[in-house]
Amino acid sequence: MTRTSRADQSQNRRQFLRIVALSAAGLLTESELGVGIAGAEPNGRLLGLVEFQDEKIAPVGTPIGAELDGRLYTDLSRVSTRRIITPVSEFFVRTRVSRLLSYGGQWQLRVGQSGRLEISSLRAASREMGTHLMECAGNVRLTRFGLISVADWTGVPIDEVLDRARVKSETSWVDISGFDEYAGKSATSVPGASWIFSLETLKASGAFLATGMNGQSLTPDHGAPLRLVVPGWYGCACIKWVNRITLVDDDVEATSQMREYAIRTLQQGVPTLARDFAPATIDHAAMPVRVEKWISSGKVSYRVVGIVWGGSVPVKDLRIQFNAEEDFVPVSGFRQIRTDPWTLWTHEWSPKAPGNYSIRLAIADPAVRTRKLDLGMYVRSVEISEV
Ligand SMILES: Nc1nc2c(c(=O)[nH]1)N[C@H]1C(S)=C(S)[C@@H](COP(=O)(O)O)O[C@H]1N2
Ligand SMILES: [Mo]
Repeated sequence: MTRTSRADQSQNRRQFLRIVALSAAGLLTESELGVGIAGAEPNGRLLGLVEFQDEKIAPVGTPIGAELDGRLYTDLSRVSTRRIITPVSEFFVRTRVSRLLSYGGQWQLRVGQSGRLEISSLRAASREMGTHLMECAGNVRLTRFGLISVADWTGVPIDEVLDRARVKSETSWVDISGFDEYAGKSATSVPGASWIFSLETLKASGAFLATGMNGQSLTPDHGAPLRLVVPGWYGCACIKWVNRITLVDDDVEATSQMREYAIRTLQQGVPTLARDFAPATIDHAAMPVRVEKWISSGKVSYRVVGIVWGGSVPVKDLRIQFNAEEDFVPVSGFRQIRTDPWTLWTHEWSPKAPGNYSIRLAIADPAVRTRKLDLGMYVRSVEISEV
């Protein structure tokens, strides 16, 4: 039997108290927080999280509604360096499976004029496609920015799908479409899901047809049995329940899905032709995911934990601002190696006085495009009652 030293005992007790504090608040375990990796762990004890203000308390982590109006908002406060991947049951859902969709294990993908691929052959060809982030172009504060998640995907690269279907592409544009008919009428969306891509751009993105995520088959809400994933693009291009790939000419009109998402993917107006759509890529962006309240030797302090995502080149200079009248200051120790899926950062914060604070991030690299960040779309506010 090993004897536990007094130092160990008090260390254990501190750990224990932290875990109790978190569990009491319905939060996380110490390891889920991943403290000490994304930044130095503050001394003292974690008291809990400060709620973000003015974000309609949309239920997070649980499916709500049905079909086109069905959603699942991811609880972003649970992201940590030890929890980079979103569990399938918590991965956001934009549009739940149609009541009209039923397939008894049979599913055919039609490719071009005469190509036919059975789901069984695509499953057999599926392999690891990497860890990628997905964000809905309509990911807003009102719903706690819960339309963003990360998964480990399995599937088949798009060019291999075309090869397998023996499709020789005489055109350089494809329309990828999925099942999108619903029993109920939607209050928020237009049925019809297809997106037109230039083949070159699509291949360059590393796009694939996914059959699984996080080591299991796709669930009905995530597009089972087959969905498109376009790494780096907004979710609206990632068609679910994919059943048809059509070769199209370069003067074909944009689809209803493209028009519906034109503004949210920052197009110039609503282009008529598909080729006039810019790739629906996600610019660099950053936001806080939780504000932790700590206590050490009777003194309260805060730690902001957040994410950076989007873009294609790593960010060097991330800055944070607390209220518009304060200056932006560097997020200390921030370093990004890869842009996909997301990078965590932490920032020690000692507000001078109680009050409301709006937390805003900026990326100081002029070569990096940050349109939604610049528009203030990812600002989050907290009320600090104790300093
Ligand atoms: N068939 C179909 N595919 C679709 C949609 C849809 O409504 N119907 N919604 C799109 C949108 S707007 C997003 S953000 C992603 C979300 O994928 P997820 O629900 O698996 O997270 O699916 C896309 N694929
Ligand atoms: Mo979306």
